[in-house]
This record gives sequence, C-alpha cells and structure tokens, in this order.
Amino acid sequence: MTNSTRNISTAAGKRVFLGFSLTTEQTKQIEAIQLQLPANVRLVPSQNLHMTLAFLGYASNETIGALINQIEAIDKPRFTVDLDCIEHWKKPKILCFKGTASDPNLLSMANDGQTIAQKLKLHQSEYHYNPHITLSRKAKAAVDGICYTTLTIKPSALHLFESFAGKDGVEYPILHSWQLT
Ligand code: 2AM
Repeated sequence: MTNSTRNISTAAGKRVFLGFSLTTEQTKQIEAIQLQLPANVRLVPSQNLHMTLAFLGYASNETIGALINQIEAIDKPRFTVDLDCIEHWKKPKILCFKGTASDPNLLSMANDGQTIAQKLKLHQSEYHYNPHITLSRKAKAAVDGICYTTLTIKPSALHLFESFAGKDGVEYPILHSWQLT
C-alpha cells in the first residue's frame, strides 16, 4: 500500500475521490445484480454505491481547498454512459458493472481530473478511465449467468467524496458538489 492509498483521515487531511452518486432506481437495479452474486464475495453496501471519476488518495486540507478551486474552474458538462458488462478485475479483486467512456463530455472531465491530480501531486490513475460501479470486493473469480439490463448513468452532479473508515466500515461522505451543466 502506498501513501496515497493508505486509509487515513486526520484533522490535517482526508482520503478523497471525485465521483457520481446513483439514483434510487439505479441503486435498486444494482442491488438486484448483487443478489445474484456468490455468497463468498463482499457486497458494496447500497449507500456506498457510486461511479468514481478519479481516485485522488490522501490530500491535506490545504490541498483539498485548492482541489475545490480547480474543479470549480473546469467545464463540468452532463454526459451519458451505459454500463453493460459485468467484469472481474483480478488485481483489485472486484466484480464491477462496467461501460465505455465514449461520451466526450465524460472523457474530458476524466482527463481534467487527472491533470488536476498531477498539478496538486495527488494520486493519478495508471489506467485509462474505465467507468464502472464496484459491486463487490474480495472477489476471486468471474461470475456467469447473471441476469441484468444495461444501466444508463446520466448524473446531474459531480461530488468530491471523502473515503472515511467509520466504525462499521468505510463511509463516503460528500465534501463538495457541483451541478453538471
Ligand atoms: P472503485 O472506484 O473501483 O470502486 C474510494 O476508495 C473509491 O475510489 C473506491 O470506490 C475505489 O474503487 C476508488 N479507487 C480507485 N483507485 C483506487 C486506489 N488506488 N485505492 C483505493 N481506491 C481507489
């Protein structure tokens, strides 16, 4: 585990990421998929379901202030993405519901997120942006035969989330939100 991925939340800073919340309907659709997953995986609780735009790792409170100003200044256009494929990712050991970032509005926000991360010396992704919702963690293998339909994500807001280790597990409180235009 590197510094940027260590689970720390102190008075001096927080572990943060940019992402999108789901609607109640979308959450229900994900829950219906989760019900079909094998018992040996750890389901992401409904209140934690989200689609990450950029994981930024640990940031000091000063950097979080600068981050909010930088996000304020970029274009945050509305976009659409279809999640249509359930995949197992070996390295993070997750099962996720994944789509392709073909909407230029989503791609430009993902790229701007990485540029800002670089400027502020925050965690940057080593991969191209892959829109997905993590369904479960501790998943050792792929799953077959899941019944689902395409989920269209069209958020109206971008959020800056904290990833906080609460006493009953990880929590993702929203620190700041921006309307997509
Ligand atoms: P996810 O987007 O695949 O679900 C908060 O930790 C969120 O940021 C998680 O949902 C997590 O995975 C995402 N994330 C992306 N890269 C990460 C990393 N290197 N370490 C921890 N979380 C990361």
